[in-house]
Amino acid sequence: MLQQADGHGSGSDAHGGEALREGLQEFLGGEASLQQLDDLTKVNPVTLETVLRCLQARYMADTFYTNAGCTLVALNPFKPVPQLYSPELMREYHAASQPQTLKPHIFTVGEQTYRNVRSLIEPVNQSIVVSGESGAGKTWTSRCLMKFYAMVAASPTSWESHKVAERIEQRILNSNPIMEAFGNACTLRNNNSSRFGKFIQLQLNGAQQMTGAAVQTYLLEKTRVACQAPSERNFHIFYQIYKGARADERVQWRLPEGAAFSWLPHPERTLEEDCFEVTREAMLHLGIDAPTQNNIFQALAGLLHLGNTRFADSGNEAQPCPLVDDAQCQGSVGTSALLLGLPEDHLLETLRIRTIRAGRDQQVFRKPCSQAECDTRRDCLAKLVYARLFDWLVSVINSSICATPDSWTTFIGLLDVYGFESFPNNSLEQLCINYANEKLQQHFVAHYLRAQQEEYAVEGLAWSFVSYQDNQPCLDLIEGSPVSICSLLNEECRLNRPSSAAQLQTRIESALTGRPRLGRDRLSPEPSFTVLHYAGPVRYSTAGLVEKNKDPVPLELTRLLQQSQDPLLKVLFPADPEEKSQEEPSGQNRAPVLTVVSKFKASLEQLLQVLHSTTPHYIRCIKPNSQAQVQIFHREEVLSQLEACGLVETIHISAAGFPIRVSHRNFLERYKLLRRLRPATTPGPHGPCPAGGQSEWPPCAEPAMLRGLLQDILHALPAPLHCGRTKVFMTDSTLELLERRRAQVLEQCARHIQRGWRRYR
Ligand code: AD9
Ligand code: MG
Repeated sequence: MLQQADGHGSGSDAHGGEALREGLQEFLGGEASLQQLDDLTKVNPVTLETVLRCLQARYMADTFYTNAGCTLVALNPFKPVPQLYSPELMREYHAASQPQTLKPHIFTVGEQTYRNVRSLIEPVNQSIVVSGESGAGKTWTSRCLMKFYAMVAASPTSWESHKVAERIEQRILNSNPIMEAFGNACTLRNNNSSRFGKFIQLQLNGAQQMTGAAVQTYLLEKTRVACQAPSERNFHIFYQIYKGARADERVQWRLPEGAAFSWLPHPERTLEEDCFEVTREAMLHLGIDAPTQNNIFQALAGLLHLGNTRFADSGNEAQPCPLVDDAQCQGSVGTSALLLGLPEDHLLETLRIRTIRAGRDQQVFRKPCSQAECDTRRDCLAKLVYARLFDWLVSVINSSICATPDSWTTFIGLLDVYGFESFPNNSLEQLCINYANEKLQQHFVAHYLRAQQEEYAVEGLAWSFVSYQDNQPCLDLIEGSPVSICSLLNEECRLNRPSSAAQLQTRIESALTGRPRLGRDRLSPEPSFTVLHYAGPVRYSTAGLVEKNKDPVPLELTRLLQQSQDPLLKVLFPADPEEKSQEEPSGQNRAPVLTVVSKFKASLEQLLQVLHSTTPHYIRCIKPNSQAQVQIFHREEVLSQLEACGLVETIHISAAGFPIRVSHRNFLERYKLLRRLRPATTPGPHGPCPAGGQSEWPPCAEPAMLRGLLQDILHALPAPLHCGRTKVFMTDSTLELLERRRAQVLEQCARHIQRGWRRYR
């Protein structure tokens, strides 16, 4: 925009374009100061280019935090910066009379949030939404904020009367290593990638002391237990027990050193997250005693052995599939059964034989499964155990850290959710994740607009002239009623009819035809549909979508686990003879299907309700490069993240209004030579501004002069220009027009002087 303003100015080159450019740059906030700009909304003009330049300049100067209006942009340093998170710095931000005047930091957000709870007459709950793509630093940020609150909101009595391990703040912090051991994994994008969403409520009493916390998790990627993408790993906890078990534990858990497990790829890779002791220690502090821990790790070892169980094709439909005859598979069913407290023959039968109820009298038939079905049942068993174990751990953590209802009055919520995802192949997981991001973006836009509205109101400007992109049509497409992608997927699950990927694509396309945010990739090699998300288009493959949404759990598997003699599995799978099956329903007696998307939608709505009841704050984490390298800033990669996290949208919102904001004095200095412009045929579209004299006049050094100047300009130029109480607001195009006029006037002056000079000579 800056170049445009100059380049289009016919007189600018005639008058030494360079000098003019410099002058304009100085007027708008020059390049040299970019790196010192603490707030991206002050970059002038607000364009992607200037925002990128500013972030890059700051990153190269080791400045990792920048404000962007009501958002904090956090660049991942990819190196330890201990001084940035020291207790001393936490205290400094906490003690500051105006933390927002200190350098942008997550502690500013933390402290502001903390004060908001405290300062309001009516206590208002707060939330901090941390977003960004995988590896950008969301979990790191949330962890640092938790440490910040553990320090500033520590209750003094807990220091005096309890041992450190029993202090509530310490217990809350100890929930992190446990949840990360069981819910994080090494992926292509991040060695410590969270495979679940997390919302933690830090509970405060009337004296602003942290008395407890409550954790809510979302959509654990349980498929990872049984299936890891090439070069990725299983959840950290499996590597921790495999590498960190003591000699006696190795014997008990049947984990001899060097044993190979197909569900444990890349055990040779050493990560700092592999530290078993940290997890054990944290579990102990949260009240999970050594025998229970032993029980948990034994069950996990049981799952590793289950992964080594492989089936061969029987070659005969009537015969159950035999086990593969190799060293790895041999004995794996027996060991797995032993570690899970199950009878070996029962486990093997359940994996290989399907029972079907059919007919009016629900007669039971037994049918050998195909090789592929056996594999699916084995994987399903592992996912079932792991997901229940994870949920149980979350409930144990909650019961250990949650305050009693009468001991807290307000909370600060920290949301660490998976960022927007777009891969070459996207499925239900991405649909849910991106759906969540659409919801959060909508929440953000609504909030951001409010913030802008407030700023314009303070400056005495009307609001109605700002337009922005509403993502409601996209949400209608995904979740709306009566017909949407979610409703169609759920209907397919309910009808339980065989449906190919191509049929599903056709059904979605015909039912949702004409919806503005539905696209189609005609070059797609497979059946799919495309959703035009606010962060970009994503093509979702329809193959396996219905099955994933159904997430069927064969009743026989649950029944098998209910018969386990293992104390932990007895807790995870309590006997329930009334339990209804979702699998293989027959006739009219189908149980209502609770699908993955319907459960996710419900939990998301609950989350949004909580967020709406709070004052939100936003931290957008950005990954400067995908190789996790220090001091490397890839502009293209950052740009796509700015787009994906909606910051571009924020900038657009800003651009739709008046991105150029200049103080009265600077405006006057630069454009005073435009006084007494000849009136244009059409008057300016935005009529008189407060400078017209009717309203409260801003505190300006030369009010009369400014008033006259603005009146002249508005009469002469058909351009949007508004005068606020302290600043003049305008669009890029107005700036361009003014610059062109200024250049013309300067040129005329120069000609006059030259003529006069010639005459004089
Ligand atoms: V994912 O969506 O869960 O895959 P996150 O959570 O956004 O992702 P994470 O917080 O795990 O990313 O950060 C990735 C890595 O970047 C961390 O393991 C650190 O090594 C590194 N990191 C992130 N933020 C900082 C920081 N402020 N200082 C130093 C950091 N290192
Ligand atoms: Mg994370």
